[in-house]
Amino acid sequence: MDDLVMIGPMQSSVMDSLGKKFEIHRYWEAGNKVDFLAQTSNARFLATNGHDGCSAKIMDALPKLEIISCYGVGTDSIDLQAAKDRGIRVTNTPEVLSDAVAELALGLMLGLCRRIVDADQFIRDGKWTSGGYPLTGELAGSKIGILGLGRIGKEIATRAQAFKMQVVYHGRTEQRFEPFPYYASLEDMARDVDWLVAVIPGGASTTKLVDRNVLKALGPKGAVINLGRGSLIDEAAMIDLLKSGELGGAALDVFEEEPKMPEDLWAMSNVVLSPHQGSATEKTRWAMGDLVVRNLLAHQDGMPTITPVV
Ligand code: A2R
Repeated sequence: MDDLVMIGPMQSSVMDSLGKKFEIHRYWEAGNKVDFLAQTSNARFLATNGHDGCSAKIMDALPKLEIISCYGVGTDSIDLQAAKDRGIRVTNTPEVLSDAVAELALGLMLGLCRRIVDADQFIRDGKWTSGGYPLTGELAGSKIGILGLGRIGKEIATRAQAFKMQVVYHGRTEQRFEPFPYYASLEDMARDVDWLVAVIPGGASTTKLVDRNVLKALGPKGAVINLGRGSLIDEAAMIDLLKSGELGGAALDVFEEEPKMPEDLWAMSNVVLSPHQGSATEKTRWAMGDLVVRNLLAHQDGMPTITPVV
């Protein structure tokens, strides 16, 4: 059987399918990573996830590596240039997770706008008998600015329209055949919207793209939603502005140093937190795992991969 290096653990459906076709070598279990890589240096196949990725160092230690199959759509933790230079194919799991991530985007917005989490706590604290919960905002009639009208961004736009919201977007390029107004400047868009939803890839070119100026432009009545990568937002600036009231709210599924996060956020009632759950549904995770497997099997059979990145 072909050797396959697996960087982090995967769900049983993936382990079972891959186990039939590959000898799986578990990197995360190895005490001595250098020895582990020396012992698996013949491996042509590697499976990883969006968090652990794959460094050039690992690629160097596996000189026969032909394919990296990534569980997740974001590949910013994989050194894509190094893979390209070495002729290593990289695949990811796009599309199959777009519905789940878009659903959570709307869920986070509803949670923040209608204060669902805080109102739940209000009841659990026994406060309802002493008076009703304060009035909240409403999504209908508000404006959402999508940073990254890609596969997931478009699913968010569709759902936002069903919620009677006005949709605008920012990206590096205008998409002429999309019906939504385009902003060439992220800051200008932030100034005009109630909700700024970030759903673009991580990496050097997008680090802290949502900076202090963008957040200030969003303002005391605006809220930022992040489902892309923690690195997209200047987290320290966001916390400052949330504290001073210069930013109205935040609903976050991703964090700069997750699972660690600034505990300042925990005490804020104008913040909704989610532990990187965007694609974390039974259905979507099964489909992502299936795609990881099918990409590896396609390559093993000498066929083109199904969802190539490189
Ligand atoms: O910039 P464009 O027009 O190529 O639009 C892409 C946008 N994007 C950016 N926007 C502003 N500044 C940038 N430096 C920048 N880089 C990329 O992000 C495009 O509309 C969007 C990405 O869309 P897709 O490639 O279809 O990705 P998908 O499947 O929607 O996933 C987005 C991200 C993942 O990379 C994960 O980090 C996360 O959502 O789960």
